[in-house]
Amino acid sequence: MRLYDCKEAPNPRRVRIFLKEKRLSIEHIEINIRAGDNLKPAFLAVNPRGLIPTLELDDGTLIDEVVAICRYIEEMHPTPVLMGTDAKSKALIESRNRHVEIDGINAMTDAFRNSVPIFAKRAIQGVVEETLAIPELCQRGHAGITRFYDALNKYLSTHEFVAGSQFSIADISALCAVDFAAWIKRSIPEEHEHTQRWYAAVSARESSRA
Ligand SMILES: N[C@@H](CCC(=O)N[C@@H](CS)C(=O)NCC(=O)O)C(=O)O
Repeated sequence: MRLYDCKEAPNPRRVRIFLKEKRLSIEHIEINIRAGDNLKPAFLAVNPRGLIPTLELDDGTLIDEVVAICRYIEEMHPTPVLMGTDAKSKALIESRNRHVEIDGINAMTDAFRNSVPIFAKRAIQGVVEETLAIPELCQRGHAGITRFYDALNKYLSTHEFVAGSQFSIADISALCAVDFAAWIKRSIPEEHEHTQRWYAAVSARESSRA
């Protein structure tokens, strides 16, 4: 099993943390997104969507999308449990993880990709043709980040973790999202005490250094 990875990007980090929580060590193949190596024929032959992370199984099967990769790892290595144990906890964790992806990571991606010069002509991840940045999408992304942070702080005022009382994939996604947002100076607002408490706890875990 090997992981097509990119050390500095937020989505592959989600898988690296997941693997570390499971105490699994697998081969990593570094793909340089900044240099556009994910859009060159060699990687497109692996994943025609040009996206990282991508997991390659020993039989050659290729799986992309963070949640699909984590689902496979969870099924193969069930402990520690990171995606729920029964119908209710599995659904709740999946729901909370989707909130982080849709409300958080997507907004952060819009704000980032539509503002930084290096991606001015690569505003959409994994697309080989030129995709131009749209400044209004950056603005809309920032408004979404504000909504995401407000909702997260409210949720964490009554829950220990992002999906209830157990550490899960939703915490991993949120940790990577928050660290990604810092690139565009959107760290957790200082007054969001509940999110600050949660962030201190999850970033103290050894896995966060993945
Ligand atoms: N929904 C995908 C998102 C993957 C994604 O956007 N990955 C980024 C790195 S964080 C990427 O491959 N970017 C390629 C590019 O910028 O061209 C997932 O969950 O795996």
